[in-house]
Amino acid sequence: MTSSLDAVELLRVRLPLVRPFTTSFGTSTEKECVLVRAVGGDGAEGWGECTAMERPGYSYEWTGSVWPMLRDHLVPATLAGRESGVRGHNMAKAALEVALTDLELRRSGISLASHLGADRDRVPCGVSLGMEDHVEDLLALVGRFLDAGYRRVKLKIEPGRDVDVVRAVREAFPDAPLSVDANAAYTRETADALLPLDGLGLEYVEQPLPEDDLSGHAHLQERMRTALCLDETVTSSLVARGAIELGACRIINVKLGRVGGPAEALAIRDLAVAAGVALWVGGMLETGIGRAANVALAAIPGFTLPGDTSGSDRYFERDLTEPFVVAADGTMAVPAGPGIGVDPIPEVLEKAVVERAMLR
Ligand code: NPG
Repeated sequence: MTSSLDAVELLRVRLPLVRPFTTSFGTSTEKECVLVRAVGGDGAEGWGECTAMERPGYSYEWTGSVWPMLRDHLVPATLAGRESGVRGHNMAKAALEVALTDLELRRSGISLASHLGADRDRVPCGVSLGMEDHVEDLLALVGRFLDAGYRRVKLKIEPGRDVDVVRAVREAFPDAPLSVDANAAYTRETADALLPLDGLGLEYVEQPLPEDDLSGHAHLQERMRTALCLDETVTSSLVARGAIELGACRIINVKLGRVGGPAEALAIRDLAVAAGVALWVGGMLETGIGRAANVALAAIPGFTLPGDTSGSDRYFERDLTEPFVVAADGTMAVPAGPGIGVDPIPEVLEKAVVERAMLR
């Protein structure tokens, strides 16, 4: 795969978000990420977006760590045709793997979705809403996205901003498909606060406890009727196996970046399907480059629940690519063109780039 790779360019980009996004670990007002452009000797190129955010809140990886990781370790090893020997840093690895795969697939005219084994050309979409200071604002947002056809609305929670907020949303929208996401904000000591969520008809409670507390999740799942979904915890198929064996979740959110790329995502899919664990594709406020890969993954067998694959307009005034659009039935088209099936729009990309490095 590396034989006809000439160079790899790293681009750090920033795009303003249409609305601040608040989770239990902080607020983002803009999207910053690193893009990887793989350049072949034949002039072909491949793109990958690194999911790491502008600070290490969701995981230890952030734009400031993935840049030197790619520049000094992963890309030089790939250009030299050797293993990097790097432990961890899955988000940096995944971005490079997707860019190299995109390069190969564009040359052979095959879409990433077909390459991964997709069996549909549209995927059901959910939306993840950040915390709002005023519950009326949250209710208005929930109503707007349900009216737009979204098939599931996920609410961010943290200790002190949980059951009351969710109950208010449930009362306003009695039949809406709702879930909640704590981004690891509870502990075994504070998790009892989550038990009343069982009465609110949620599809699942996502990542209530710290990412390394597998058995804590298993104990909590025993005490709750509502399914637990794991996100941050599942960094590999080995961890997924442990989670499934312990009964730590009934659902897994798969993110290409967190698990280190498409190959590991497929391994997790195989384990989950065999165990009857449901799957969906998560999101990290990606631009169209990363979204394209997410949507391709969401189209493969085993991914049955709506993902955090929202329309571009939910994030950006102007996306880096042609916008992804959610239709009135709450579905989005899977890109069918070669590779990830989308390209950055040159003038939008130029405006967004804050740093670049060409590695040969
Ligand atoms: O629509 O892409 C999206 C956002 C989905 O909630 C979302 N992502 O924990 O999954 C998460 C969360 C997140 C957002 C994580 C921002 C990190 C930063």
